[in-house]
Amino acid sequence: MPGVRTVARAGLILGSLLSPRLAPGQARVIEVLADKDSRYKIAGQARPAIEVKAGEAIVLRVTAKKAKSWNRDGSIHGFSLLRASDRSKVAGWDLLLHPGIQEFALTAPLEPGEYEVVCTVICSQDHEGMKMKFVVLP
Ligand SMILES: [Cu+2]
Repeated sequence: MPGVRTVARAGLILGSLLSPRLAPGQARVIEVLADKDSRYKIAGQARPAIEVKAGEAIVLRVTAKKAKSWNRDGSIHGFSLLRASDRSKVAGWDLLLHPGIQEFALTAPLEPGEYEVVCTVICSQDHEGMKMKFVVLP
C-alpha cells in the first residue's frame, strides 16, 4: 500500500495548517533552518539562539535540508530541547524533521533558565556540533 503513508502525512500537515492553535497573530513565529551542513541557522544571527518567555506560545517554523545521512523513517534532522542543567529532555519538544517546511505549535517551558537544542538524527559527521542555545526568560 504505497500511498497510505503519504496520505497519512498529508493529513497531518493539513491538520496542523488548519489547527486553531496556529491561528495567525496568536503566537510568535520563530523561523529556524536545519541546514544541509548540520547546523541550525536563524536569519540575521551569526550565533543562532532562541529566546522565549516562560510559558509563551510559539510557532516553530523549521525548514529542513538533507545533510549526508538520515533516519529510516525519513527524518533528516531532529530538534530536541534539553535542560542545560541535567541534559534531560523537555516534554513535547522532541521533534523529528522531514525535508521541507514544518510548523510546530509549542509552549515554552515554564522554568526560566538555560536550555539547549540538539539534533537527534545522525545527519553527518558534523552531527555532534548541531546544537543551539535556547533561553527561557522569566
Ligand atoms: Cu542534524
